[in-house]
Amino acid sequence: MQKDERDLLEVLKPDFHFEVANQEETTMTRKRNAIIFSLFVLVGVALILLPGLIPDGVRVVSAAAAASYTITQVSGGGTIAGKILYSGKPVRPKRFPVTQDVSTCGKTREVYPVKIEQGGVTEAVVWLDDITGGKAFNFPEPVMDQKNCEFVPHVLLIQPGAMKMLNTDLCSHSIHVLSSTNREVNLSIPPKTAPTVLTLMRPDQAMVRCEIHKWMEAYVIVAKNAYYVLSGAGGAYTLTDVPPGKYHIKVWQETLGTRTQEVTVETGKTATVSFNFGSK
Ligand SMILES: [Cu+2]
Repeated sequence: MQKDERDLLEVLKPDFHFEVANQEETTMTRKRNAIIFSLFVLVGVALILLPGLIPDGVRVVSAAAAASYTITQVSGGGTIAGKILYSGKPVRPKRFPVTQDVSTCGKTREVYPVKIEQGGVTEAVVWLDDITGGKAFNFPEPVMDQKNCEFVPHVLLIQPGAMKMLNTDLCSHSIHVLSSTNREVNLSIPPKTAPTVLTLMRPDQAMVRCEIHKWMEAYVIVAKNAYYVLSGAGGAYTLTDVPPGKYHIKVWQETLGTRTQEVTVETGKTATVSFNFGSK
């Protein structure tokens, strides 16, 4: 509205100018509030979405800095070996009734919360927690399969990076990766699909579940250094080519938890460190 027109209106109706001005002011305030509100919403949405939108590779730098592990030529290393034992209450399996995909999965499933083989705990993760340099990563191929409605292997050890998830079953699975440091993944995997690539850049003990078959559970251990190993039959493990020094060695099992001991490694010698869950 031109100033002349306003003046004219003012003459005709003295109160009108004030009303117009007031209305304009209210509209402006509303607009401004709307803009401020929109900005808040945008910032909020951005904060929620951004971590998911940034590809994991972008954050490699910070992950590498946090892990701070340097690969070097190890000469004059020593060995650490021992057993993961269990002397607690007898381990009973959890039983799950199968309500769908019976032809692939069977009618009932049994899951042992601790796997004992030849008197020792198998698939426990043993690692040096505070080693900052040493041998190169040499873990088995980073592949997990879904076979007969079970994740195989149950515990997979990987170096930070990519792994493949397969489904060789004739039914669909719906994987859910729960990690405290890596991105959460929720994904349906129908039969006969190409391998799904999962990227886990930051060290963690990530849990993988199937949202269709409740008994299906596995763990992906993203190692922060190359000195990680899974215990085998009899609970036995061996860590080789360890640079001489004093370290904290840890063991983790999904049900039993974590234990720590100190170990001193000397050139050409084997230090024996065993753990016994169920005894104090
Ligand atoms: Cu499944």
